[in-house]
Amino acid sequence: MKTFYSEEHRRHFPQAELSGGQFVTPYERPSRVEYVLARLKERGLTDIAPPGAPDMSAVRALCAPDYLDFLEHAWAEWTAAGNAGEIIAASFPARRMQTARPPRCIDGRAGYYALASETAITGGTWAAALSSAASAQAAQAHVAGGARVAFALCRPPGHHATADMYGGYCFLNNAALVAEAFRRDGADRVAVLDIDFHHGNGTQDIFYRRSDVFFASLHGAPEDAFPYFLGFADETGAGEGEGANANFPMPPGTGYDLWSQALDAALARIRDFGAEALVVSLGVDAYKDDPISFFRLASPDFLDAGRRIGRLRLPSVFCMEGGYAIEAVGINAVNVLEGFEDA
Ligand code: FKS
Ligand code: ZN
Repeated sequence: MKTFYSEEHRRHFPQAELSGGQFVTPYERPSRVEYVLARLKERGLTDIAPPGAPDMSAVRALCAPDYLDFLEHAWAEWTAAGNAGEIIAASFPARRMQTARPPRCIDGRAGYYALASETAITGGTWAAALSSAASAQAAQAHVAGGARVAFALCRPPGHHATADMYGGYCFLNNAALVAEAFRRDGADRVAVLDIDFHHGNGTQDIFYRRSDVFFASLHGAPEDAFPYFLGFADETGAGEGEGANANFPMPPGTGYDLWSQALDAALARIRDFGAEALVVSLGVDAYKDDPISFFRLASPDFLDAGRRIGRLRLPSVFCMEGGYAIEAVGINAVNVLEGFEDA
């Protein structure tokens, strides 16, 4: 299995994440990638290459132009306005407020395009987000070119990002870019399977009204877990997309018994849908020791999950998402990949 990964991810490393009323070192930090790389090498998965330049036309086709303009220029505007720290959104268009009028002031615009305030933007964020998207695109191109599978070691992650919002450590939705690329390259039906602990609200939102991309997500129930406001089981798609969205919210303490049942149900739905290509949002924060999550998967469970996914026998791209038990992130992510190859 080939891995695509860019060193440019390092350009996104905010000092601060707002967590529990304090600024802490972000959970989503560059060293996460080191552990995955080290484990890939340990397991002999040494075919690792940098992606080329991002395909900007695909990024533009996915995202709102004003949102991309914001991401690209936010840092320059923020510093020009005399702000000394990192960009942290603090004012949001909440209930019964205007949502179609982006403010001119950069402080207001940050809130306008944010879905949460834990995620800071820095001078290197745009470049890093683009490099992450480029890894996803390169992995998809590799599979479209005939490989059965590829791994995009994306950082920053993407599944919370919508066409016009960032947050939850995400800026550009890498998995959605891959799904769209498969469609462009001739797959009539594509499935996205999101096994990150957190609901993939961004991916769901992007495809919610579409019948050509099926989205399934296994995650901590929104009553108890970020992103809190989406990911309920009764979200089944809308319009043309009715029936092409499947959420499997699960309660605190969920172990592999329940989780693997949900996985099997999601895989059955993907099979019934008739997907010709698969995108996996590969977060490993369902791990028992993850510091910000509440599922109880053990490392061998990720191997088994990979096997089950592999039995779909679909051309597949894995996009790295979350996982914060840093030393175990590599083992768990690579376990999924090895299980997939084993199947
Ligand atoms: C810590 C609260 C953290 C934000 C959680 C974001 C999760 C991000 C992720 C991704 F894959 F995108 F990285 N709240 N006190 O793991 O879903
Ligand atoms: Zn997550």
